[in-house]
Amino acid sequence: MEWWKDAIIYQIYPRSFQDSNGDGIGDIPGIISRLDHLQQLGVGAIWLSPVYKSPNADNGYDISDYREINPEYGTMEDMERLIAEAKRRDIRIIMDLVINHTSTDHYWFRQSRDRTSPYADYYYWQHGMADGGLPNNWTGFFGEDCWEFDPERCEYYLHLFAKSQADLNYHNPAVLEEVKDILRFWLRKGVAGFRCDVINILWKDSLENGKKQLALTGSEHYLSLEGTHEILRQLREVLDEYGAMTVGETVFVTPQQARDLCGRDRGELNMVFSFEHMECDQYFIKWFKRKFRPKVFFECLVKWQKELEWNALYLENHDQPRSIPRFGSEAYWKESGKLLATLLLTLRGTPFIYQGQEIGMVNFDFDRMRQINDVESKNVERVLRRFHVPRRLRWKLIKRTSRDNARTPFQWNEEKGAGFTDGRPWLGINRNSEQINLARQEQDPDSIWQWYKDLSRLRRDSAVLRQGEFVPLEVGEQVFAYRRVLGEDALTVVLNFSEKEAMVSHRGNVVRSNVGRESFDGHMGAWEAVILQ
Ligand code: ISL
Ligand code: CA
Repeated sequence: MEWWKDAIIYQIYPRSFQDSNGDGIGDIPGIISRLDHLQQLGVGAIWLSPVYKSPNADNGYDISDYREINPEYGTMEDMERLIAEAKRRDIRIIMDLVINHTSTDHYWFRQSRDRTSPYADYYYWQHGMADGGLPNNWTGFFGEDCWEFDPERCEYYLHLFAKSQADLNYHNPAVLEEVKDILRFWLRKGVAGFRCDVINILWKDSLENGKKQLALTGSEHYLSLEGTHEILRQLREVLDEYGAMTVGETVFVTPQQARDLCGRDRGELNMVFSFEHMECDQYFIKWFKRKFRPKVFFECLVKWQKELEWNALYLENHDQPRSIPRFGSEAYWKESGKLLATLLLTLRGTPFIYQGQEIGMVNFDFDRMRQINDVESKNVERVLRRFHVPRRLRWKLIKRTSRDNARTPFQWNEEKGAGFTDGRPWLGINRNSEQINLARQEQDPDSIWQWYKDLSRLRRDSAVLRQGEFVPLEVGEQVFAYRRVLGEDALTVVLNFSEKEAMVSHRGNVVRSNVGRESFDGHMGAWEAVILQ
């Protein structure tokens, strides 16, 4: 049963969704109290970013116990209640599965420091070089070295992410057995599947030096290798016992690599999050931004729509800046917010909405480093400082690209804590919460929130939108038009990614218009979106 092809999935970043006890940190009881919001949005499943026990070096992506809930977020009973309460509303729960690495606080890692322990080979331990250098020249995802010396074991361990996120060694078959047990533990609790964190880098084929590059030197030794496919096929056997789905976060994949990871006949993942469309406004790595050119973005979307039979669709998540300031326009906040919603909900695939996207939340309004929490931003800032990048430029880069842009608390209403908390929020609340919040948009029939709800219903009721083929019609400098076709049925979507007007040749009866048009003569105003029959 491929329920996930009919569903819209909603991502919750638990720390920033809803606080229930005034400690300023979002929690599971808070999520439960907001399930009605998600039901209204017509969500079929929630992807929950990690809620496991964790010292929070990377906000839960550094797990210290896969079978415990982080006490900041609640208890196992709360988690079970969430699964049950969601189920009552026909909403499934998808957990975040972070198995490339664990926290160095994890029991396995602590034991692993002892070479005689059964856990000795759970991680990549290496001697340094005779000349005192690191075991190899690889560089990590967070802009720093990826080897750390452990004085107790007198060796280095590999960490492709933060220092306290040690990479697991899948050359040791015991590690995969542990992971299978963890899957069963959660599947028995009624979880419907997993979003698999950086899942295409699990297998490292050797620890030899890599070809030097601007970032991620060494990545040819771990990106999408056969060893990873083998692991995924083994995990699939466990998942199939429970009919569970998986969506993999797969970094630096081509369409061919994506097909190999999630193709129907492969027996591995069900879908992947690819990154190419998120890289249209950058050179090689995200810290080097370039001007967003809509046409490049459209071409990329078309390519992926054509090359994959089915895939995950997204414009935002907890690692990316918000989509309106990035692909839309803050000057045309409402129009462009609705236009991006139209894009997301009318392409072929499973749409993922990131919390706050449905009310058009925008980037943080912080003005100094002290307000930043994210480990990646802090590391990168340190590296830039080491290279004598001037302070103002450093801040400019961080402000534009920091992951904290998407992590500020959900703006429920215009009160002081934005309805998120009565206490002091763990991360700053955007000052625009007085204007951008759910309560206000519930009152306004013309709001972004109403538009999301409406399009979600349209998609639910429209087989063409859910199952239809994707046919590109126009890929211009500012206009993107395509058709979804199913048998005799078809819908045309026309999007104007610009404040400049445009004239298009597509015609039809208006099904939806983000500016309230009742008929369409081909004329498109600023950031206008129409769905035509
Ligand atoms: O945002 C990124 C860094 O520039 C991405 O490369 C990101 O690090 C990558 O997509 C992996 O992300 C996932 O794993 C990380 C975690 O910090 C992210 O939050 C998670 O989505 C390590 O577990
Ligand atoms: Ca709390």
